[in-house]
Amino acid sequence: MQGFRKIGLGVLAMLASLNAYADYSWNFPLPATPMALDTLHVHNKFMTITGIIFIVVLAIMIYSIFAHRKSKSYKPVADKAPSTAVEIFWTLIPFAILLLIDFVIMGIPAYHSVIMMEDTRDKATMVIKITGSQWRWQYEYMDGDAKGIKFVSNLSTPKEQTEKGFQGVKDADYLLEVDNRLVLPVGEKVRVLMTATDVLHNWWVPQFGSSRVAVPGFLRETWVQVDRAGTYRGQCKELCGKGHGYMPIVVDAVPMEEFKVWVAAKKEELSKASAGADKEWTKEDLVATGKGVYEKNCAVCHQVSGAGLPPAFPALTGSKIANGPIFGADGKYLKDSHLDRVLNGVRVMPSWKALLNDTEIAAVITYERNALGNSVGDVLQPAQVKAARQ
Ligand code: HEC
Ligand SMILES: [Cu+2]
Repeated sequence: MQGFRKIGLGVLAMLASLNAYADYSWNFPLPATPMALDTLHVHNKFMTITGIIFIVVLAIMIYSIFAHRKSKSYKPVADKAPSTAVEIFWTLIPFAILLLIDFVIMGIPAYHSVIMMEDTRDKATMVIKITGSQWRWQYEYMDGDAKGIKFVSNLSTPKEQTEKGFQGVKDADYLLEVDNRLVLPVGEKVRVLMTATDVLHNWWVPQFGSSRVAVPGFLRETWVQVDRAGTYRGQCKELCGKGHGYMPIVVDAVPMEEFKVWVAAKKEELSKASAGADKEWTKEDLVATGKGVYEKNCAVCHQVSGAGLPPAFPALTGSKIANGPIFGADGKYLKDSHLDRVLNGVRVMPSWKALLNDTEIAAVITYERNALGNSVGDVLQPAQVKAARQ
């Protein structure tokens, strides 16, 4: 009795502490797309059905054990062999019940959901391409008014907040905030093409219900149709290396009118950036711009100081390549030069050709050659990067 009382008190204490988990939500996040709604319904139906089966089977078992106990002088069934007819009967009935439940009652909603997920054909208003790289997402609008918009989305949580022993207050959206958000129109079906440049990634926003592994060398498809305006956050869901926890997703779903305004503004911004590539830059401006580019894109591996994390990630401070000549006598950039590494990458070092524009590449290289403890003294102009791409 004493023991029971202790257990009872323990359970009570446990239940009482539950209200400390004030914002713990037991349910799935509120679905924002038809796909998320459908899969949630499938989940709820299945939980109910399996719950009922569980209770019914357990009840029959408990009743049978209790009602036919030895003290009531029941004899074990195993003593007498049942007839073949009975054996067949009690095998076929459960078989038929399972067939009905699995293939019809549970099967139909499940097929419906799976087919819905795979159906990327119907009435898509636009197509976007999402590319995962260690450790950032790149978004490209493939058609319509937004065609040509292409940008990289990086984690924007300040670096010091992610460091061990950080004492201050963390951002409300700690590790779930980015510099450039993906913007989508509300209520429109958007076909999503997905790929990766290095290893497997997975673009996953829980409230969208869709999740596809992005595979290097393959173009995979899914779709989203966000039915409620708002900001949605997600994360990469495929273990992709050291920075796996640092490639969040932020999507703004806005009404079509607002989307059009955003498209116009973004296009303006991108064309300004490419116009900047034609002018002659001063060293100071390049170094200042380059610092930002470096800390956003390169510091995860080469560290803010440029010291790297050898042997995995080489130091840029004092690096032969980072400080070496870029152009040969013929005016073309040298193989294995600083520019070659940044444009084309090698092994684990990513290629930045598609991720950064001419100005950003020129700036980051100029920064690396004149900061981080290096002092080559030269300047790489955006126009030279533009020429090198050809
Ligand atoms: C995912 C990690 C990673 C990121 C991000 C990264 N690098 Fe690298 N980088 C490497 C690795 C690894 C190497 C060595 C590659 C090899 O030789 O195998 C390297 C090599 C280099 C080198 C040649 C240095 C040497 O001595 O070999 C330069 C220059 C360089 N990176 C510049 C950059 C710039 C500029 C950026 C940002 C735009 C950047 N890296 C971002 C991993 C990274
Ligand atoms: Cu990833």
